[in-house]
Amino acid sequence: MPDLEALKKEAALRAAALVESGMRVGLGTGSTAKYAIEEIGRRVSAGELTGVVGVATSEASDKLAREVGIDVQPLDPKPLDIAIDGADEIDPGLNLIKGLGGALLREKLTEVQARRFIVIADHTKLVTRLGEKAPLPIEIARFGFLSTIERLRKLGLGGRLRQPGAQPYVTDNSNYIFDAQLPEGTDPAALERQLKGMLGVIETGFFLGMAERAFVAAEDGVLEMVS
Ligand code: ABF
Repeated sequence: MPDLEALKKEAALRAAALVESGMRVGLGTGSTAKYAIEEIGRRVSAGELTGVVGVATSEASDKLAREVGIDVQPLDPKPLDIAIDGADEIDPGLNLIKGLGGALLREKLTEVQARRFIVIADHTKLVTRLGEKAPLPIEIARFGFLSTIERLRKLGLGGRLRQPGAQPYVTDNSNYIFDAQLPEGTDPAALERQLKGMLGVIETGFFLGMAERAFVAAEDGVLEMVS
């Protein structure tokens, strides 16, 4: 049984090593990004890094980053030097599906402002086409969500409202998420355009053409993918 946690940490450490003093850093969300935040915090606390500012992509990462001693500030229009985050799927062109962790809107808002967006993952996230293993998370407004879901279904998207218990999952931005199954042959860029033009859709988990590099850890080492 491979130790996925060890692999995630290995990938995260490679990305965290790119952080230098004075950098403004986008801090991702999820179990892999957690290792990167902890490592950046460790380097800050050890005095190895000074003047680092973190911008967190979720309430959870904001809390963790503060706990490990990172100076966390809100996103403002100044560019970020680097952003480090996990992914749910990575295709050979470094296009991503993200958002199974529910933080896609803040992640996209943050990572689009980064000069370098670095993805960290274990090898189970590699796919030949987006939608192969994971659904596409789509953040939708709560008001009229059934109508928005109807519009999504008319587009040919199967899937379901994310509902882990009795109530739907609510994002940090007070919205719902529809996890869409992508039909084979889906053109991600074309679907992204359609979704972004759809009433009730706040954001999608497609991160297309955004990542500069990915560190993907497998048992035989860390694969470095460059866009
Ligand atoms: C975030 O965390 C998300 O965009 C993605 O959904 C998820 C990946 O989590 P993990 O690293 O725990 O697999 O980056």
